[in-house]
This record gives sequence, structure tokens and C-alpha cells, in this order.
Amino acid sequence: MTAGDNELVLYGVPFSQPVRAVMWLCIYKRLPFQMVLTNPGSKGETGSRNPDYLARYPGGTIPSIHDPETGLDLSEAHAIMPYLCNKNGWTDVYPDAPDARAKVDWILHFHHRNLREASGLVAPKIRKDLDIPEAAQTRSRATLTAALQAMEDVWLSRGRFLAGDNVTIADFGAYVEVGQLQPRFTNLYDFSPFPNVQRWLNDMQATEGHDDVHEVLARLGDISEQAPDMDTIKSANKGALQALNAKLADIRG
Ligand SMILES: N[C@@H](CCC(=O)N[C@@H](CS)C(=O)NCC(=O)O)C(=O)O
Repeated sequence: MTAGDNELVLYGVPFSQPVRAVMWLCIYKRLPFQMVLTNPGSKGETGSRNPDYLARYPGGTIPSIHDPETGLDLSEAHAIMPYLCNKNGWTDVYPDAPDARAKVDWILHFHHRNLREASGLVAPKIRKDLDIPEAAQTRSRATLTAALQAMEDVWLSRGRFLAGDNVTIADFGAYVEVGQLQPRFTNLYDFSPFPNVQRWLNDMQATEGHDDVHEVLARLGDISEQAPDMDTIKSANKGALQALNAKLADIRG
């Protein structure tokens, strides 16, 4: 079956962490969508800082979605995932009991200035042009380490996943950041001081959709010694998109 007119539209690229979180939720719940390649930060025709894009999504970031069924335009992964769960009744990954939902929301909000800093270790490798100062990288590493300690000592000592014993959208959001640093991908962080986090990383890797969403990182490989050039990143994104489209064709049946 081909892509339907009424499918959710997702703007982004597979290399973007928050885009991967939304992709993963959709694949996990077998919701087909259309991915429109949108270059983060670019003012070009297909860029997230293009005036047409900004008119709809003023934050100028990916991911953004358009829901043709409701007409809704929405940015921010941690707004998009709850929206999709609410709309589709996916209470397994976003529970509706107030206290259970609050635990998920807590981690979704905690994410932004904490776990998100994992990308502060990746950005200097892939955006040499930004010339990110050493001090910023050191701060990102320290912030991330404190966030991992919170995961280790509190959330992941109480349950198998971050908000309890079942996977939720908080795990998708967190893993796309933390997971990218593992030896099997970029290899930019040593997780050995965190056994609970390592267990969780393994559980997340066994969660449906993981490999489909992380194809881009598998293609990019270890970047700890040598930073990839833009052509390599573009080709990894392209290959990942082809793999994603194959998966979506399978979901559409
Ligand atoms: N808080 C946002 C972060 C989105 C974000 O920073 N996206 C990056 C790509 S990973 C982006 O679009 N950067 C381009 C820019 O800021 O111009 C979310 O979770 O959706």
C-alpha cells in the first residue's frame, strides 16, 4: 500500500535526536507517517529556518508535525508525543492515571536541560563549523553525568524503565539522547559507572522499532576518533531514510 493523503507528516531528518523519538513512537505503535526531509538550521527551501517553515513552526526546529486529520501544526518532540498518545488513546506508553502520567511528564520536562546535554558531546564532532568551545563540552558532560546519576540512583533503581516497569514516551525521549553515545554508535561516553543505565540501554535496544530508528547511527559508526564529514552524515541520513520508508511500507501492509 502507498502513503495515504491523510497520514501524519513529520518534518525532520533521522540524525536528529528528538525526530528519532517521534519516529520511534510512531513505529512502535505502527502508525504510518510521511517524513519530509527538513534540514535543521537551514534557511534554504527545505530548511527549518526558512520563512515558510517559520510561519508555521516559529521555533524553527525539527521535529514538527502536520496532522491532516485535525489541521494541527505542532513542534517540540515532548509536545508531539503526548499529542499523538492522547489522540490515539495510547495509554500503554502515556498512562492516563494522574500519578502515572505525572511521572512520565516529570521526566519529559527534566529531559531538556539535562539528558538533552548528551547531544552537547555529539555536536562538536559533527558541527566543526560551529567551533564549540571546550568549556561548553565540559559543561555538557558534567550535566549529562549528573542526569545519568539521577537515572541510576532513582528512576532505574525503582523500575525497569524510567517511569515504572513499562516503556513510555519518557524512555523514547531519553534513549535517543543517551543511547547515541554507546560504543555501538558514536562511542562518546563510558557507561561503566552506571549498571542500571546499562541494563536499561539493553532493554531499550530490545524494544520494537529501535533498529529502524537508529539505522542512521549504525551507518555513521564510531566518531570518537574521527569526526565524520558532511557528505558522510548526509549519506547516513539518506540510507536511514530508505530503511525507514521500507519499514513504513511494511507497516502500511
Ligand atoms: N526541544 C526541541 C529541540 C529541537 C531541536 O533542537 N532540534 C534541532 C535538531 S536536533 C534543530 O532543529 N536545530 C536547528 C535550529 O535550532 O536552528 C525538541 O525536543 O523538539
